[in-house]
Amino acid sequence: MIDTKVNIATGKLTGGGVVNSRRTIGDLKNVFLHEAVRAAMDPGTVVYEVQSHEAVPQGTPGGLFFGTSNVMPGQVGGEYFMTKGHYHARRECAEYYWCIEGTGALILMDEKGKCWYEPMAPGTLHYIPGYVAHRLANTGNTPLRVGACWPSDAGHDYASISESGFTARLMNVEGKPTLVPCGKE
Ligand code: S6P
Ligand code: ZN
Repeated sequence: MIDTKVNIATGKLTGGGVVNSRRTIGDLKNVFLHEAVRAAMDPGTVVYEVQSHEAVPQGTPGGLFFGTSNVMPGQVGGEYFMTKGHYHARRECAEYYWCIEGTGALILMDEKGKCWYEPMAPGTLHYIPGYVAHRLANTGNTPLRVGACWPSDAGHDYASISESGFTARLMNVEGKPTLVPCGKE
């Protein structure tokens, strides 16, 4: 733990206990509204990378994880590059996000399907309550870097999102991020 460092300008984590993951266009089948547009894109294009520092095993009650998400600039058929999004498997678990660099949005949805978003810019702090699904979108032209801290037993529930999706999509409408109510194609 003591040799683990966080670059406070970029959120980049180095040293022990750091777990890295990456999602490309090819990994994100059926995530974006316009699946046919995604399928025609270069599958190797990186959409986002996540680093996390896991000081205790996943599932440990009472522990915390700390991480940085980097969402690249880009769009799929007018929908901004974004994370898959999830509820926590333990739905009551909350999370903090804070924006380090870039411009974007934290898209939120409660269990009744009400969807809203909070704009992100360097220094914005975001409390995600329990029972609320969350995803990041990059609405700018540079990487969106976001720090996060969440309970080590929160887990991820991606299945609920892949079954019914978010009820609204953050789209580029005449150059402006606009939350558009919709389902999938
Ligand atoms: C974990 C936290 C983030 C996300 C990351 C990627 O609870 O919310 O670290 O895992 O932003 O998003 P996703 O939806 O692919 O896990
Ligand atoms: Zn989360």
